[in-house]
Amino acid sequence: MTLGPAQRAKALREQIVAHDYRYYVLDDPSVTDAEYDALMVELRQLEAAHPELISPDSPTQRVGGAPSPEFRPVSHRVGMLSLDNAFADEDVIAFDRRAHERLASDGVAAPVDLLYSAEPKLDGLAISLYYENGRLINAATRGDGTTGEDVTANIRTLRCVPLQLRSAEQTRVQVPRELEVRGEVFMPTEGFMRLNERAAAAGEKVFANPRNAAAGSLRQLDPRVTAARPLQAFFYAVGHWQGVAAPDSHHELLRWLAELGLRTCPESRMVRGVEGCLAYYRDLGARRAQLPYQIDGVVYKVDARSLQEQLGQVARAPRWAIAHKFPADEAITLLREVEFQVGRTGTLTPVARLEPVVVGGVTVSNATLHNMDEIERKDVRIGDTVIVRRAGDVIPEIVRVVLDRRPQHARRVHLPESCPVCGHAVVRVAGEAAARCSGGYSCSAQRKEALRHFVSRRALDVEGLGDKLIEQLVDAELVRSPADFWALSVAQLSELPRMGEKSAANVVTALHERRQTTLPRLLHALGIPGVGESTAAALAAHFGSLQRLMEADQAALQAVSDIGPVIAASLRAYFDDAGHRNELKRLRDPAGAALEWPEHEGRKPTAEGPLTGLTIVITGSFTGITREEATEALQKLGAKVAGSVSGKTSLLIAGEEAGSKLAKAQALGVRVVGEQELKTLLSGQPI
Ligand code: 9MJ
Repeated sequence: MTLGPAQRAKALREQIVAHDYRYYVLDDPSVTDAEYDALMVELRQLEAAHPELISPDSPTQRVGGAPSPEFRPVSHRVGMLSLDNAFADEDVIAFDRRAHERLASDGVAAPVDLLYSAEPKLDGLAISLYYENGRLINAATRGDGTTGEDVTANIRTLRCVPLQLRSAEQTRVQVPRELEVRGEVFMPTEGFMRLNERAAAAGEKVFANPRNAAAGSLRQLDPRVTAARPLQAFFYAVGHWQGVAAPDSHHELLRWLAELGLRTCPESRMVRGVEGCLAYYRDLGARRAQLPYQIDGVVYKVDARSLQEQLGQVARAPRWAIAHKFPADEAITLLREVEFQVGRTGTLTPVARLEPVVVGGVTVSNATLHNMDEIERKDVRIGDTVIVRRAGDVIPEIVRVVLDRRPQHARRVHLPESCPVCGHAVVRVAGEAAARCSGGYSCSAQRKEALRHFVSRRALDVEGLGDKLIEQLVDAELVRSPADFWALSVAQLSELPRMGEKSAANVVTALHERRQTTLPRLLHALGIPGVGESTAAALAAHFGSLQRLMEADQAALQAVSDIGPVIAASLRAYFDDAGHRNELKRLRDPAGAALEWPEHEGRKPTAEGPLTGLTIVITGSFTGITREEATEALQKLGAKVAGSVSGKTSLLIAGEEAGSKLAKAQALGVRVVGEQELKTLLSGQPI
């Protein structure tokens, strides 16, 4: 049965309102953005064809979102606009044509190619800040576009939001008497991942995406929670202003905002005509994964203010701007099966086998489920309908289950009792999320991964020993442990399928070239659980030689900064194992591998200076100096720079995107300062 237009419009409105509630109020959407957008597009088309169906309360007639009763309402002085969407090049062409036609019919002379300001469409949360004589008075979410929620206390915790605009003495521009400025609050991807990792480790709720994390972090009743979240903001529009002459174009507006101390997106560019817009879209689309924050499209804005004013706006969106969306990076599909892969340290990783689906332009049929805790937390069952996400180049992952679509026959996922590769028992260490195969080196999956890691670029860095070759070498039982690599002959290698004499000789040469290595590389290559590149470097610097490291007891290991009881125990267990000791002997044996690693230059004794006696922790990022440079400079002044905050910490220097260390310092009452104070300290002045 097909519905008439009135019934269909009603059904669409009901669905959209229900999705809005889940998205804005519950922070728990049950459809992807693309599915939601499709409903809106259909409703808008229906209303365009049947204008008599438009009702004032239709979702197309408002900006979206309802203010929460928990926050005081704030009336925006000028309504907050949203943007119309373009999904295809043709939509952008049509938008540009409409602008031209409208200007022509109004008798306004416009260039053949309109100048546009193009900028990323940030996937965050729109906010409006109100400044009076340069002072931040309040901050509000968009809400329904007319009235938002008062989030002033929370916004004030964002380091990138000036509480005071730069004064006339500091800038070439005049500070407006009143300024209502708009922008987007977002959570950079790295901060989002760290936040979720910590939440997962603590068994807390993880956020579905950075947008939800930003919204959840901003809509907190306790501003201290917001303060500990890595939020940032970019500003891109003005609502109301008084006491200054408005800039003549969008790009000048952005420059003006930056002069006042309001952060603007460094990716914004001037482009000419539709061609310029589409070229910008393709360029940014290609670089999207490298950006430190998530974007879901780009925005084109007619640059000249006079033309913007001439074009005006329809109920909810300006006629002079449009958002050109990227293809969705989330999709809905069916979870057919869950299988377990065995990693380097025996970790069993559950992998979802999916009904193939196109996500962000690529067909995805596998996604990671991380570990059993994650499966339980997300309540993933075989047969479920799931939302998969593919962000940039990372492995696709299951975001969540659409519970409404769970079939009766959905099956729970069980951890296998024995390793799917070698059959050894699977063990789960209390307090750890990972389950491991107990087979160690006798498990060929673990052996392959460990060998792969040993010769990888950041470890021994042997060229030409790819995954396929390692697989062949293990299967042919030519290599069981790293030391065996150096016993390989050209003759043995060239007998392998698809291996010529020349390639075999190249591999042997490459292995011999790596006989001289360094202690940090060797320690990293061993693949000791918990010992990555930076821990390996810290251990090498602290102990100076493998011998001294092997002799260190648990307490001596924990004296190394960044090493806690878990890694110390892992190191002890590794070196106490007779098999590992034997392998290290073989690696050094002149009759065998004969690797050489010179003693490592030990840690320089702490200098005496004005900061002697202070234990300082540095976190986040700074604009004028890297963390490594700051560490070195502080050490030269006598400070001890530690890797983690504890009761012994004298001072935390927190930059942008400071996360858990900041929260911990605040919880322990440790003094927290910023980049300004860091500069003062480094200039030898007290703070
Ligand atoms: C976002 N979300 O990044 C606008 N936006 O301009 C940018 N949103 C906007 N501009 C006028 N870059 C209304 C909304």
